[in-house]
Amino acid sequence: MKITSAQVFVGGPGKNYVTLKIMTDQGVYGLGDATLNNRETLPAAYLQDYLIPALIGMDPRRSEDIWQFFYRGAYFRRGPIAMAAYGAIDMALWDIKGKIAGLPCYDLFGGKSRNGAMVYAHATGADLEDLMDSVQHFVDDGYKAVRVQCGIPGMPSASYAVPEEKGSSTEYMTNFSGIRPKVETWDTGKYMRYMPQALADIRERFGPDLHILHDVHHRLTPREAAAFAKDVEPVDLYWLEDPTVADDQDALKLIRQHSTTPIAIGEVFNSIWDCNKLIENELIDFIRVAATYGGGITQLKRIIDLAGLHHVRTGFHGAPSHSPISMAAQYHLNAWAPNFGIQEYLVLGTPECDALFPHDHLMENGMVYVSDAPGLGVDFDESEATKYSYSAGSHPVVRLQDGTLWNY
Ligand code: CS2
Ligand code: MG
Repeated sequence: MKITSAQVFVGGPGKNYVTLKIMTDQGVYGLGDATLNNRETLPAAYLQDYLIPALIGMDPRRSEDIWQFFYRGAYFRRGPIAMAAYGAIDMALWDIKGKIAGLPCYDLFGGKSRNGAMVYAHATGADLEDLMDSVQHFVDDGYKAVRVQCGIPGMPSASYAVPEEKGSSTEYMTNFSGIRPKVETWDTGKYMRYMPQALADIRERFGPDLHILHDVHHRLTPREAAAFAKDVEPVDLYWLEDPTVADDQDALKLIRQHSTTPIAIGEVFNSIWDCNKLIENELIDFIRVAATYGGGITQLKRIIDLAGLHHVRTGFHGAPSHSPISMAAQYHLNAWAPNFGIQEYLVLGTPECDALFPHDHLMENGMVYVSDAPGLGVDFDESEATKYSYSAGSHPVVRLQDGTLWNY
């Protein structure tokens, strides 16, 4: 069996999805997702200029060797751009493998460990009252877990993932449009004084059963993060996400030494080498590496197995920037992983997105039920794809009130 050609498509409804389609001499094809939010043309170029020419003629069944070929063969290892490109190839090869075997990918990993996988929704509000309405909306919809973010009184600009205006909070998505980054202003003191009580109010209002998650989005120093994690202990969060940047991983120890609040990290990681020490030292509770820029299924399976040895559960990134293809790769891993925790969920549901990526993965009452179709169970409609083209976007930058650049 041989790979005969491969093509990259960039675009989608409101998002620049980077979709890879690998064709074989037996008519079977595989699909992968290389979307790297706001840097989408780079993994696309990496695929087109360097990887696809080398792929032609390879045996698609040898996904392990192909992964090693590109990873070791590049000489310059890791990095989100390269790992997104290898990840897309890897997903497409698992998709082909499943289609040849006539089995859904989860069966190739070891079969289902659960009927459905719990997901969490994003509730947000311009202020706490607005956020409460948003949480209520998702609870009414059957969600068992909700991430909560809200505006902070007196904060100079809306903080991470929070709308400026009240009332639009159940469909709110960060607007990344425009090549020049928008500038947000951040005040750590105001956040640290306000947010713990806001979280306590949400717990009080919704009771003990709702899983409440909160994303700090790398905004605190390790000492501040330790103090915050300790402060919110009575709220019994499902997790506190990215409480500090993970560049200095030893700093994570400080948070552990001071609190028992569960910590989730890893949405910006792209290798097992970014998280092996955090896992082995049991400094985190959930690992969030995405199939897309984490090197695909082959790499994520290794991370899952290592995590399982250290009581770390999965909580894969599922921001809307991931296409339904990489979300499906994660659904298959979620269905199998003995140490599955939760899945972030936003991507599916719009009619335009479903038309571009037809599938029958089912989301019901806050649970995802993976499709039983062979492979990843997602298709790609090329005629739909002609409706979309690339449009440049950018992550905002964050400054403190005196102008110092901070972490988005
Ligand atoms: C986030 C993301 O989903 C999350 O938890 O932190 O929304 C993140 O801001 C984006 O993926 C950035 O591209
Ligand atoms: Mg996050």
